[in-house]
Amino acid sequence: MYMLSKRDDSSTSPVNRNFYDDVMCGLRQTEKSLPSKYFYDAQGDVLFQQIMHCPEYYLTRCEEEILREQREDLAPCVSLGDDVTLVELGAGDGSKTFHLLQCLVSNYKHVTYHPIDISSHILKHLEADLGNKLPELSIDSYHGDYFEGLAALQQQGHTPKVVLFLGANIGNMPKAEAMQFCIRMRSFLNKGDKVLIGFDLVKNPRIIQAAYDDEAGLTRRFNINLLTRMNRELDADFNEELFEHYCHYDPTSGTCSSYLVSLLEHTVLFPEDEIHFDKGELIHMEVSQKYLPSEIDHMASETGFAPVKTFTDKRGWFVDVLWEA
Ligand code: AVJ
Repeated sequence: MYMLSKRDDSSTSPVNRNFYDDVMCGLRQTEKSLPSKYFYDAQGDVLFQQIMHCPEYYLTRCEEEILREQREDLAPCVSLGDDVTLVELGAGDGSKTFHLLQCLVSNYKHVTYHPIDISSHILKHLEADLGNKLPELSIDSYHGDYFEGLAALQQQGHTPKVVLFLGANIGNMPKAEAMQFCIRMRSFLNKGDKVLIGFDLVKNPRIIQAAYDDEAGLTRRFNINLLTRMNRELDADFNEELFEHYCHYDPTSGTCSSYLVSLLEHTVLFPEDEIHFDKGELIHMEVSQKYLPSEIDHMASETGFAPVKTFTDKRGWFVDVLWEA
């Protein structure tokens, strides 16, 4: 029977099992939430690409400017002799990193790039694209969890390396968790290894609010897409029409939060569970934390890193900080 075998598949697939457990854990809380790392399925990747190109989402353009215009200053900071080993957590399509990589391959003999990403779709795209544009580059990608990827690399040997964690991905963690993340990341590094981390800075709150509530409704679709994904992969029966996207930036804490709001009281069915929604009840979907420069310095010192250099865009909206382990 079709339905039965479909259920069997989803319950035996370890990926879907983790997804299901994470989803249930979030939806059973009094304040419901969903993990934003599940945004990135094939459709989510496409939507995020579109967000990166929309007029309100300034982050990508700021960081692209830094990597393009300051690559000559960055290159010597990430190289050691003739060899360069770059690891990138959440590499995405690698289009921003391209500028730095291009500069590196034309100046250094052996440049190895280890992109790590949760999305297998985007890694395939990256390999094809960068392999084509930069044939001299050695690419060795890892699909999966960041720390599993770092552990796998650590096993391969002890070449000095630089870990890139760009695009304000660190902003998807609350501040305390980001601190723990940096400590854990440092545990995979040797003395002298470096990290380059992208932070979005605190700025005019309206600019931030607009970046997460774009006119074209892409961020809305990006959030709603997770409901669609749960329907497809977890056999849930979310009605996308019954939810609206809402985003709130709190300038006091620098935290931008995205929610889905249930527009009616209703119950959503999963194969083995049901989740009740009150009218107006929220699902917390994502945090995007914004930082003061002083908070970034504090994070370095609290996590055992030594700040080396800070790279900023012309408007001073975004930074890529280079820290040494
Ligand atoms: C990929 C985590 C950096 O939080 O700015 C964009 C994701 N969410 N619009 C961010 C996102 C809504 C993005 N990061």
